[in-house]
Amino acid sequence: MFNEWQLRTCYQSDRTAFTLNLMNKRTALKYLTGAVAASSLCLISSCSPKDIAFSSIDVTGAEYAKQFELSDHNGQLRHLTDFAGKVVVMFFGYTQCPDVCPTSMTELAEVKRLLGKDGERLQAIFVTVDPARDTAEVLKAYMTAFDPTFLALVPTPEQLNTITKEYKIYYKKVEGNTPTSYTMDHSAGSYVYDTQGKLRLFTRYGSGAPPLAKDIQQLLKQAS
Ligand SMILES: [Cu+2]
Repeated sequence: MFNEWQLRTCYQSDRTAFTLNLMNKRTALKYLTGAVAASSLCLISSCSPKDIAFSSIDVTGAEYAKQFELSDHNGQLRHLTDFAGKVVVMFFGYTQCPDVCPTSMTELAEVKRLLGKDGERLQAIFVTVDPARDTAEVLKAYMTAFDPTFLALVPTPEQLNTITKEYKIYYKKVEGNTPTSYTMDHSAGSYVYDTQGKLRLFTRYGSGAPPLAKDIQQLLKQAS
């Protein structure tokens, strides 16, 4: 994964090499060895721009957000493994959200459209953090409004507590003027799984449809 730290390492090794002639030979040799070692590290890791594979954050190998067992909006029990062969994009939110959730779902519908025929190999999953108001029926209507293939998961309050811990998702009820007009603060951003159900990417809210579509295309290409 290409990151800021590696970028800095590359720049630093260049600067070290550049200032070599200002030092005495012995110190220079010591620095040179270090610079060469750092440069080869850059070569074998991901400092070269051609190796920058994804726009999203690469979280391959993460030890969380690995599996779930939850009921979907049709009442069917679902696991991540059910979606083998597809790239899964998983998002946590709630249907009465004024901005982040509808924006994210609209963007995901756009991603699917951009993928063309490959859009059939994308599975969007929306997990509600507001099971008190988001019934299966409400969620089904909400998903269908964005794309009929998008699926919502409906955790019980206990399951929500467990899955949000496992997926490192923050959510908190913010009281409104009436008992039912509350809002929910929640993490924005989506997890992206490859066709083998392995967590690969995290995409931040507002990253835009085209970069995510490209990332998904790359994951699909890796699978074929
Ligand atoms: Cu939201």
